[in-house]
Amino acid sequence: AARPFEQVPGERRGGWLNLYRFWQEGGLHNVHNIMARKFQRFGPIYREKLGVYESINIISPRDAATLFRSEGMMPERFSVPPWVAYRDYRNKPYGVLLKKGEAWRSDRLTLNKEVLSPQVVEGFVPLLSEVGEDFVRRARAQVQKSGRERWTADFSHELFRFALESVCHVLYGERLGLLQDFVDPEAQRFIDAVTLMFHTTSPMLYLPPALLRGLNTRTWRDHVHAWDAIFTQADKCIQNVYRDLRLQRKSSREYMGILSSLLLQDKLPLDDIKASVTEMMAGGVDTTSVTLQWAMFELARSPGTQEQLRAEVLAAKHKVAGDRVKMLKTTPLLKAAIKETLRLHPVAVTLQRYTVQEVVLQDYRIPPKTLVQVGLYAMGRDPEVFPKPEQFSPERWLLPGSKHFKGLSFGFGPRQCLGRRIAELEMQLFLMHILENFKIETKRAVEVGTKFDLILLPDKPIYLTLRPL
Ligand code: HEM
Ligand code: 2DC
Repeated sequence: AARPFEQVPGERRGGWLNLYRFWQEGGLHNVHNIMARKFQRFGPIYREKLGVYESINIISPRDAATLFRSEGMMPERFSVPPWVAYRDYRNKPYGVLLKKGEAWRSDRLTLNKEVLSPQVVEGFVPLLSEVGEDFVRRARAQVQKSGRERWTADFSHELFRFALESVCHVLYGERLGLLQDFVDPEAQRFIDAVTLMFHTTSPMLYLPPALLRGLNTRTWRDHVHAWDAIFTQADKCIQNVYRDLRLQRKSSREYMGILSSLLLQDKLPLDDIKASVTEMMAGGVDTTSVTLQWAMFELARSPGTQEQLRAEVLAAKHKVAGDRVKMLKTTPLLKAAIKETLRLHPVAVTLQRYTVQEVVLQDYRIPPKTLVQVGLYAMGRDPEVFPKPEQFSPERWLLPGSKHFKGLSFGFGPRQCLGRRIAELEMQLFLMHILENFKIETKRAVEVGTKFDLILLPDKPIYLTLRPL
């Protein structure tokens, strides 16, 4: 028989003392490294108590498989307390990100049809490709302007704008024009608000929502202002589409974006549509832009791999006369490169689920309603799971039988990332266009580490050079 829950290794000190220690040791921006160290110290399963939250942490794909296979129809992850606290404080409805149970499931099924289903997703390709082309056009103009046949910069702000432009094009069917020289200050404010919202979440991550709502600290106030700005801006975009639709300003023959489809379908109440569309708009900025920054950095450091990808993309383009939908079907290495980027640089440090029944992990019996976290960052760098983990090699994803519960960057199952297909297409098309037009270069010696700011980010600016082919 499996061992009892109480015997899972880990620290047994009180949660508040742990939280204090964690703060003192600079753990706030270092969650990923602390976890990796704990797996080294305790082995592939350990328990932890921070503040009021107790969790079991696992690292092996086999345990992840056990966890996700038992998750049921309405999986729940850790609800980020400051996000819940904000909505309760302002009386805002939850979207799919924070909903639970049947309410989550019915919203999510309706949204899946408009955001994840293969037929609809194919229609995103021209919209996202157009934004990628505009990025290339802008990059060429910057090369011209420099007078040095190249463009060297920290691309993070460019990529934030690219990402917001992309997600808004599929959500609202409209262009914001963020890849032009003049950027709408409201759009820029939205981008800054999302970054601030993430940044102010992490210090409050392990405090209960009820406590947060009454707080009057700088962090809480900044957090509230950040969400206020996010909701206000999203609301303006949503109202615009809503108005155009009622005035029938749009011809109903062309694809008008996710929001219009949801409104016309009339299956979800307006408030629920708004809540989830706002989450998608906010969720679509830092996630893909940071991943693209890492991808370009890795490709710049591996010129051989970059050449292989370029050859694949150019061959695909030649074969299907530039049809992007078809190209995406013959570029496995490009897709693998994105998986490989997310292995080394995941957006989410962990995946979490509350168990709904007893499960056995590493021969310990884990009771129902336990918070279990899969250490995604630690797994991606574990030599037992990925041989030579420090090497960026997309080909590892093309080996047969090598992927079992290892490619978990977007989560798993019915609760996986809602924006997954948008994110994947946006990133694939972006890299396609870049590889067709530029060589990506960087100074060889520069090492860049990772910082936890709720999502994982580069810990310093990354300077890259785009050089026209
Ligand atoms: C949830 C990763 C981009 C919207 C998640 C989760 C992960 C994730 C790991 C939790 C999944 C789970 O618990 O199994 C990523 C990564 C991205 C990305 C790596 C890009 C590189 C996006 C984009 C959007 C988005 C572009 C919006 C269009 C969401 C939403 C949820 C979610 C709404 C919550 C879904 C639910 O609870 O039903 N994402 N994401 N994400 N993501 Fe993403
Ligand atoms: C953060 O301990 C660390 O995709 C916590 O697009 C556990 C945790 C819970 C939920 C995770 C979060 C971590 C990281 C950011 C994630 C989030 C679920 C969705 C969110 C992974 C790992 C993200 C970035 C969404 C955000 C949408 C939001 C802006 C409306």
